[in-house]
Amino acid sequence: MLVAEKQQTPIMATINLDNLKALSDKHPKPDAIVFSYGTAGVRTKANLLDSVMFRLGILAALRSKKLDGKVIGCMVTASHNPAEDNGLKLIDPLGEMLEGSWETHATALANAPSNEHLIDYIHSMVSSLKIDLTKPAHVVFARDTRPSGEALVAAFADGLKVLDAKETDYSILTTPQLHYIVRCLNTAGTPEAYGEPTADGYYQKLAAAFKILVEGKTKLSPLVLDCANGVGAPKFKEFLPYLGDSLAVQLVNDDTDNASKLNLNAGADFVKTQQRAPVGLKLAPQERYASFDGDADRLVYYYQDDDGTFKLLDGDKIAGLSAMYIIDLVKAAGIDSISVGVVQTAYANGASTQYLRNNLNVPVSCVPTGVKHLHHEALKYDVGVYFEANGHGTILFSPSALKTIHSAEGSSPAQAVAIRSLRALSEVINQTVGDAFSDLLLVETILTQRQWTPKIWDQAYTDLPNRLVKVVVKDRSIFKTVDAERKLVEPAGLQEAIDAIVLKFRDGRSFVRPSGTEDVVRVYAEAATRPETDELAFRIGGLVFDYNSNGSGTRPREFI
Ligand code: 16G
Ligand code: MG
Repeated sequence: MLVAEKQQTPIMATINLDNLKALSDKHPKPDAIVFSYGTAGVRTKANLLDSVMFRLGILAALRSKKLDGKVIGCMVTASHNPAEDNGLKLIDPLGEMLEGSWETHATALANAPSNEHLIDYIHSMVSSLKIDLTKPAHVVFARDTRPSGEALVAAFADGLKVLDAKETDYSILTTPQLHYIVRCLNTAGTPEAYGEPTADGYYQKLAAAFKILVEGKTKLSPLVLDCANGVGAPKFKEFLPYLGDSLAVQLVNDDTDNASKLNLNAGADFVKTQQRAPVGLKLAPQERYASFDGDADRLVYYYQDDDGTFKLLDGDKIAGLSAMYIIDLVKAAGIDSISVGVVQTAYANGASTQYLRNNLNVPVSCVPTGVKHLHHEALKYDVGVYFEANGHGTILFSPSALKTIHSAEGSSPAQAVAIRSLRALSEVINQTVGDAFSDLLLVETILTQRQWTPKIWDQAYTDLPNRLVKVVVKDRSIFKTVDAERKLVEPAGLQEAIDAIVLKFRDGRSFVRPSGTEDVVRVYAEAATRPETDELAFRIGGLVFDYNSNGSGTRPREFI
């Protein structure tokens, strides 16, 4: 059908197609680039993203209309990627990730080769999803500190103009702050009201809950916090006055004026993958250190042992600490009918899974990588603790658990204290998505309540040595996994070859999965000792390389 004819179809009558085309011409799609809306939205070099921003502005407005004018969010960030990258992620009404089926629409819109195809696809969405274009739309957005963010946000706003959507620009925020705000906006005035839809409301809510949790406890020594030179730095500085003297934090890597420093040898991803301290930080034995990633939705802790060894307290350690604490707390509160469960991915260290199952007796599920999978599974428990090893995670309280926590009175002063702590805990933890600010307050709460050093926390279990390597392949799409990404079904025969190697290693475990964010295949290996782990990772990596190399990558030996 011709575009001109389409303008006359009743279904598209409210869209001014000339306006759409004029705006779209301002944001042409680069040729020969295929975009994909994946685990982390669309993410690539910032200078390629203009057309994607514009088109996903249209999509966000359509989604809002489809949901009767509910507020949709758009976060412009590339998280822990280098400064020259950028990306966007759309946020659904309760602060959760965009619904899966709309990811497909997002990819299709981003790749439409011409204005006509773009209009065609919008038409087909409006018609098949029965979107009433006369409904209102409201979309809110924010960005991290990347210099490219401002222009990208303007392109997104042009997309919103196509459908006359109301827009609210929250300027610079962390990713979890925008998730929080979206939920607040959509629940305002309902029994599920989540808070004030502003950064101030967010800070007040978290700080008030944290102060209850640490009230009367002896303060720990100051925490040294690496902000990856990202948005976490200015935002945590804004937060500090709210915390007052309840928490002492010293910020490092907080330079957001010099964009090229973003995530450079710093931040949670660097610390986790390199297993060493970020640049600019000289560790003192037994002190506590933490790192955010570039958009402050990941958190890892670390310390230096007396013998100078670097010790990482990653997402698995945070999950173990939180599960232990919550289990104790529901017992102390006399409401241990509340079920606690933990959700991990295949990247969780085998020792952490053992600790959770055998020492804490808590059910543990394993799901594919990506927050949406963990989040979904965690909803199955009354209290669902989910963390990826990389430090992204949160704790979800079900409506019935919240009801129990809020109605419980306790039959002793000790029970009443525990109930008060549980209530405050459900407020300090961002329920929408993993939030490094929230998670930091959670860890600091537990360490303060127990008066624990990082070493005591670390003693829960000893990580098996592990190694992650990337292999550049010809075509990562030929790698197909099942069983929460722990087994390959394609290419045929490769899993059997992997199994045969793994068998030769004590406590050996290894899996291979295509990355969802980079054009590589990832190999994870763990074994009883460091040399065995390295050898295992090298052998499996080599196997994958030989299977499907495009010759441009490096054989994995170099990564070790
Ligand atoms: C994205 C995911 C993160 C996951 C990572 C895996 C979200 C919000 N983020 O950053 O959870 O760990 O991708 O990357 O879902 P990979 O597929 O390249 O290994
Ligand atoms: Mg991030």
